Amino acid sequence: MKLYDYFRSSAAFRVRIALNLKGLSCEQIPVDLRLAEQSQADYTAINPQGLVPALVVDKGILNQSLAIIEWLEESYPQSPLLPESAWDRARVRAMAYTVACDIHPLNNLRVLNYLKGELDVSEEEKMAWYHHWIHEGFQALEQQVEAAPFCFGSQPTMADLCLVPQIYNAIRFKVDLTHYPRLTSIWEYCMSLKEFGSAAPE
Ligand SMILES: N[C@@H](CCC(=O)N[C@@H](CS)C(=O)NCC(=O)O)C(=O)O
Repeated sequence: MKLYDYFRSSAAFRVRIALNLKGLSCEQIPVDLRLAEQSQADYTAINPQGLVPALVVDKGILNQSLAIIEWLEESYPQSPLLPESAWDRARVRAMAYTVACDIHPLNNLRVLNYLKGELDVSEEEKMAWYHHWIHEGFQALEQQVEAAPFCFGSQPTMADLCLVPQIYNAIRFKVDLTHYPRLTSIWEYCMSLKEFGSAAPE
């Protein structure tokens, strides 16, 4: 397998954690977002969306981190990332989607670039936008997650794979996380695990 990846991409970070938890090796091919390599023709031939990650396997190419993670889950059932019952799986997906569908897309690089460029907002306004959407999502998630160590149950799930990279980014953008003690304790515990820690941007 080959993962088109960028070290600071939180969507790629999700996939790196999944690969580590499942013990799968994968060649990592960097796509440098600082150089806008994601928009160059050789990469859009791989992912027409011009976003990372993309996973190349013998069957073809997959984009969208959650589609990749669900495919890994179904193809490599060891260390399951979703619980057993349909109801519990739906609950975990709901938490994962809060991050992946309702927080991350609003604060993605191309959105921030559009605010700063075409819409000409100031750096302060851009940061206010970023912090606003993190708080909107985290306030809800703080109530939805179970107590630490994980968002749900006693094993890491797809919800943790989404939450941890989003917290990583929030810290990078200096979001005040003091009102989210459950989220931050999940983050601290997960980051102490080698499968999460070694997937981190560093
Ligand atoms: N929903 C997509 C989001 C992918 C995405 O937005 N990736 C970001 C990095 S985290 C990206 O490539 N951004 C480049 C840009 O915004 O131009 C997924 O989960 O894979």
